[in-house]
Amino acid sequence: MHFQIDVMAWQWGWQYRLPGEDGKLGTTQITNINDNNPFGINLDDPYGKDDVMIQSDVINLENNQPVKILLRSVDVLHNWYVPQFRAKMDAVPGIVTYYWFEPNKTGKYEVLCAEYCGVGHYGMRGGVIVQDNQDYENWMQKQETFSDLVAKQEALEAEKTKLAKR
Ligand SMILES: [Cu+2]
Repeated sequence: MHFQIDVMAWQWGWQYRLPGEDGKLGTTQITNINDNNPFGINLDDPYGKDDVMIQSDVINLENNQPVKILLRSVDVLHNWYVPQFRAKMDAVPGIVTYYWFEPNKTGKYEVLCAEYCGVGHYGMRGGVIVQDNQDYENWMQKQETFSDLVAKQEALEAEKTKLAKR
């Protein structure tokens, strides 16, 4: 099976989700999407808990590893385009589109949105950083999982409740 990554397009930027140690992305549902759960991960799906959340326009990939790109959009049509990979596809609200490729040269590459998507369209610039195994693993160690984000959110809520009771 290819390594899969979930690319979420929004007006105007990108977010990424990678499988955690179990190697699987958790299932999602559109109705679960909110600020605290930007990918709509099903909270009762154990595969989703260790999913790695990249709240950035830049994604790191491991060199010489095939990757299947799953594309989604929360609002309008976008298109995840990496000119140097000669790869592009529309991100369509409500469905998942996909393609795959295998990066074979380390370095930094530019991501563009190739579908006019409103006044902020020009701002949808991101990046792909292709790294050798060791650099990639080091980067991965520093990323947050979905469980980390949920725990952080719960701590924040508890703090708010405590302050409100004062
Ligand atoms: Cu766009």
